[in-house]
Amino acid sequence: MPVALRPTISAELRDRLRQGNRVLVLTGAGISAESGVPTFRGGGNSLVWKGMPFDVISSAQMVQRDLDAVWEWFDYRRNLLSDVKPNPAHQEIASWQDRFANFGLVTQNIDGLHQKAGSRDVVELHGNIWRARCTVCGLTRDTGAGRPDACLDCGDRLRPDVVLFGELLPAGAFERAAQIAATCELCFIVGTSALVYPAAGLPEIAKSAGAYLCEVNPEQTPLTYLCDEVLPGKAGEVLPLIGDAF
Ligand code: BV8
Ligand code: ZN
Repeated sequence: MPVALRPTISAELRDRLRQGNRVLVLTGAGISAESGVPTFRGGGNSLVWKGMPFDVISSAQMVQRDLDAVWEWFDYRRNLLSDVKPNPAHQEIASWQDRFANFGLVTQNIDGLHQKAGSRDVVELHGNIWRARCTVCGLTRDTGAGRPDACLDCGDRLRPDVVLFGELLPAGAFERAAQIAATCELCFIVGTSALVYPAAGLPEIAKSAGAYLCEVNPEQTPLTYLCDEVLPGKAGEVLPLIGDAF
C-alpha cells in the first residue's frame, strides 16, 4: 500500500489501543472481500441469484416456498468458499484475542474465515454456511462440502443453519453481542455497509456506552457519522497497520 495512501492511526487511537482492554470488533462481508468472497453490495449493485435479490432468496418466506432453491443458493456459495483463505485482516484480528483482556469478535459473516484464521469464540450473528439444521427438531450438523441428506435424529428435512431475512438471530447471540458492545471501550467496525439490523445497531450501543468508535471501510456508511475515527481503506491493508500501532 503506497505510504501516501496509508490512513494514519491517530495518537488518540494508539493510546486507547495501548491502554484499552475491553475491545469489540464487528465485521461484515467487506473483511472477506480480499479473500475472494463477493460482498452483497458492491459498486452500487446488490448480489442477485437467478434474478432474485439476495434478501429475497435468503428469506424465511423462500424456505417455506422452495427449500431446494435455498439449498441451491447456499450450495453455490459453499462451492465459492471451498478454497478461499483468511486474509491479513482475519489474521490480525485473530491475534487480538491474546492482546486484549476482554476481546469480543462479532460477525455477520457465515463464511467461517475468522475461525479458519484462529479466532476462538466468534459470535456468529447470522449463522454459518458449513452447518445445517433440522427444520423440525432443530438438531444441527456440519455440512462438509456436499448438501447433507436428512436429519440424523428425526429424519426430517435439513436447511442451511444461517439466519435468513425475517428470521430471529440464534438464541442469545445478539444478547451476548449487545453485552460486549455495552461494556467495550473501543469498537472497530470493519467491512460492513451497516444496513442490516439488529447487527447495525451494535455500534450505536457501544457509542452510547462511551466507547471510541473506529470504522475501517473504503467507503462511507450510515455509521461513519457516529465514528470518532475513520480509516478509509481495505481491511487487509489497514488492520495490520492498526496492529503495528501498539
Ligand atoms: C430480524 C445470512 C426479527 C444469510 C444475513 C429495522 C429496520 C429495518 C429493517 C429491519 C429492522 N429490523 C429487522 C429488519 C429486517 C431485516 C433487515 O435488517 N433488513 C434490511 C435489509 C433493511 N433484518 C432481519 O430480517 C433480521 N432478522 O430482524 O428478526 C424480525 C423477524 C421478523 C420481522 C421483523 C424482525 C435478520 C437479518 C440477517 C439476514 N441474514 N446473512 C446470507 O448470507 O445469505 S444478512 C447479510 O447481509 C450479511 O450477513 C450482512 O448482515 C448483510 C450484508 O451486509 P455486509 O456484510 O455489510 O455486506 P455488504 O456487501 O452490504 O457491504 C460490504 C461493505 O464492505 C461495504 O460497506 C464496502 O464498502 C465494504 N468493503 C468492500 N471491500 C472491503 C470493504 N471493507 C473493508 N475492506 C475491503 N476490502
Ligand atoms: Zn430433526
